[in-house]
Amino acid sequence: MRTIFSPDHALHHGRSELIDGQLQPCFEKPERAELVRARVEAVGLGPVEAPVEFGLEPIRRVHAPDYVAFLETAWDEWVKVHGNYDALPLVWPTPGLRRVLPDAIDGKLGYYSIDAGTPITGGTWRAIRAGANVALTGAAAIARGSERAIFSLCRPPGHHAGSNFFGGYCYFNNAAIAAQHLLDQGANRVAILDVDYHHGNGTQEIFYNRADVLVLNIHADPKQEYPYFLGHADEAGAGAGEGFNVNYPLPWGTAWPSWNEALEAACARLVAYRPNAVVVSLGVDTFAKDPISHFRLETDHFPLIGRRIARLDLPTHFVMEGGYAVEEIGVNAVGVLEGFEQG
Ligand code: OKP
Ligand code: ZN
Repeated sequence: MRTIFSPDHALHHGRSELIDGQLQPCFEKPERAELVRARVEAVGLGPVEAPVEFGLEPIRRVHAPDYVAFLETAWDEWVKVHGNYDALPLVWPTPGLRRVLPDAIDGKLGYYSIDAGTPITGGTWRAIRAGANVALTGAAAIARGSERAIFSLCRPPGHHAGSNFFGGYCYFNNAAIAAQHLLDQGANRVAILDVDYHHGNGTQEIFYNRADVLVLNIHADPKQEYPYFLGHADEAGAGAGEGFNVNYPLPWGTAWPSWNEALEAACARLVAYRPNAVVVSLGVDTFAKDPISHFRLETDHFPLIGRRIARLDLPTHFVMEGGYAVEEIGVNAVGVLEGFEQG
């Protein structure tokens, strides 16, 4: 399996996130992607290649042009007012307030975001552009039909980013951009299988009214876990998209047997949809030792996930999402890919 990777991910290294009532060092750090890449090389998964530049057009197929423009200039606007320290939002236009775009950068940050855990830094724009190119390069290879599977080693992750908001360490929704690119290159139907511990609220929002992308999410129950305000079992899609969004919320403490049952159910839905390809939002924060998560998957379970996905017998695009147990992230993420190759 080929891996697409750009060292430019490291240009994004936030200092701190607001978590548990404190500013703490970011869990989402450059080391994550470097350790996954090192593991890809250590096990000889296949070649590691640089992405191709796709420009902004395929990103704007998923994200609103004003949101993309905001991300491009946010850091410069912030530095002028506050100096050279990470930008974090702290006021949001919740119901009862008006969604009128402020001129002030502090207001814009709240307008375009969902939380205070997702800093914008001097290198964020270049890093997320590289991440989108990594996803698009993978999607283009799948669209050409030349490969059975490809791994887009994206960082930062993407599945919490929606059409016009960032949050949950995410800015561009790499998996959504990849799925849209497959459709734009001729696919009729694409499935997104999100196995990250957290609900992919951004992916769900982007495709909620559409029948051409089936979005399947296995995640911690939003009643207990971030992102708290989306990811319930009764969210099934709307309008033309009704029936094309499926959520499998699971309680804190979920271990392999129940998690695997949800995977089986998701796979059955996926097969019935008869997609041309599947995009896997590959988070490994379901791991028992993940520092911000509460599921109980063990290292041995990750290859089983890959093996099950291989049995779908579809062109498969793995897109990296979460996983914060840095020591084990390489073994666990690449474990899924090795399981796939053996399956
Ligand atoms: C990104 B991805 C928990 C705070 C959680 C945001 C988590 C984002 C995870 N107390 N903060 O889905 O791995
Ligand atoms: Zn996650």
